[in-house]
Amino acid sequence: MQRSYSRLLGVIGKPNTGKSTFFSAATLALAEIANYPFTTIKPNRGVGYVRTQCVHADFNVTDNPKNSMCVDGTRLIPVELIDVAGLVPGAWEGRGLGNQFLDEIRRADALVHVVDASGGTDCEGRLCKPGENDPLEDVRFLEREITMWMATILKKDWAKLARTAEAESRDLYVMLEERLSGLGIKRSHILEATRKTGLNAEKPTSWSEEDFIRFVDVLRQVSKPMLIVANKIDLQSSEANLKRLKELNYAVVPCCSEAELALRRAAEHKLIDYKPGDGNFKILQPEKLSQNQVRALETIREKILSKYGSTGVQEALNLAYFKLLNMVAVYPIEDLEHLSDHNGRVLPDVYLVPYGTTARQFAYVIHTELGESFIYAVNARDKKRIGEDTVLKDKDVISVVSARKRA
Ligand SMILES: Nc1nc2c(ncn2[C@@H]2O[C@H](COP(=O)(O)OP(=O)(O)OP(=O)(O)O)[C@@H](O)[C@H]2O)c(=O)[nH]1
Ligand SMILES: [Mg+2]
Repeated sequence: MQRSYSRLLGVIGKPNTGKSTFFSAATLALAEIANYPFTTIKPNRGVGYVRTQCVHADFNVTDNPKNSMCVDGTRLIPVELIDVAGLVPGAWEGRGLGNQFLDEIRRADALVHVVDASGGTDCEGRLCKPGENDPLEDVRFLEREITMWMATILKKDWAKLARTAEAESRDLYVMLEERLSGLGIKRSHILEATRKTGLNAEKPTSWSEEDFIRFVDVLRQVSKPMLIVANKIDLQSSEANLKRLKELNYAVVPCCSEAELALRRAAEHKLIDYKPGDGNFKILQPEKLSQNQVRALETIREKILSKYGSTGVQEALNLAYFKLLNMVAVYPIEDLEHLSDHNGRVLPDVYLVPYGTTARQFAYVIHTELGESFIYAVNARDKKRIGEDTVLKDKDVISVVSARKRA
């Protein structure tokens, strides 16, 4: 089977924080947005992009992308996002749209927690006076909700599982992996959580209730790494909260999803020149914009882009894939001289793979047969041969030489 390293990003948070706005801004997919809780009930799935500097300039060639896009030297690589219903305290016990929501993030590999940094929505997403709600509380509550949800799933047959592991000397890791694979939890996550908590995997019956929850909490952190999007940064009360959020143990991105959505829609209509993640834009067709629209755009430029460097949506996506999930972008080619595939397309594809992926594993990503009949690969930058165990780096351009010709 062809190996795929595709990763799903879950956009989560309490109701009314701007999750669907963030999602729409990232994907340009239509999602219902409104100023009240539980606007989203059914999850939205869509395709966004991570942004990386394209390698074509390094080789001084003109590219012809197939699985991605290249805009002004920037490669946009598609990634999948899911926007789900808001989560309220007690969701793990079934409150709000609780369990349904939580079930929808089972397959997410990383989480973007969209927080209303202005503190203008209470813990259930109802509007309140800006500054009245503490976004740091929102972070704590969300951590607990996910941990408790995972703990409840695992708790069901934990006692039996622990006893069996000990009585039959079966590997706890293997048993847990079977039990938790539906949550997107892998053995490496379980091993890491055990190591980090220092708990004895050979004697799970000796774990106290507290040990068990601590284990699940760490398991959550390693299996669903999370970053914080401090959304609604345009509102006055957000700035002070941003500082406080940054003191937590997370990557925090100041963000104005609403501004990104406006910019992307204007760019889509060719009214402005703007790429997601840019720190500025150019108005292309002033005659087609009303005075109000120009004013709105200029406000975004002044209050968001100049101040924070970007709207934050693209930065969050990039951080999620390149930092939280530790992915690298690797370009496969066939023809080393022209950097093309067998149809002559120059630098057609780029794949996101986790750091640590070897040349041979990468061959499996391109095509199963290529993995199976792998002989060696060549790094297009220095034309040197690399063996099957060579770990690939970000922006590598790789040609695989195999024993069989591809059909
Ligand atoms: N000021 C400001 N408002 C925003 C921003 N992003 C979203 N909003 C507003 O916040 C409200 C909620 O937005 P949604 O995207 O529907 O929020 P949600 O988190 O998906 O809400 P639920 O689906 O109900 O959980 C809407 O009125 C948005 O216009 C932002 O960056 N700044
Ligand atoms: Mg929504």
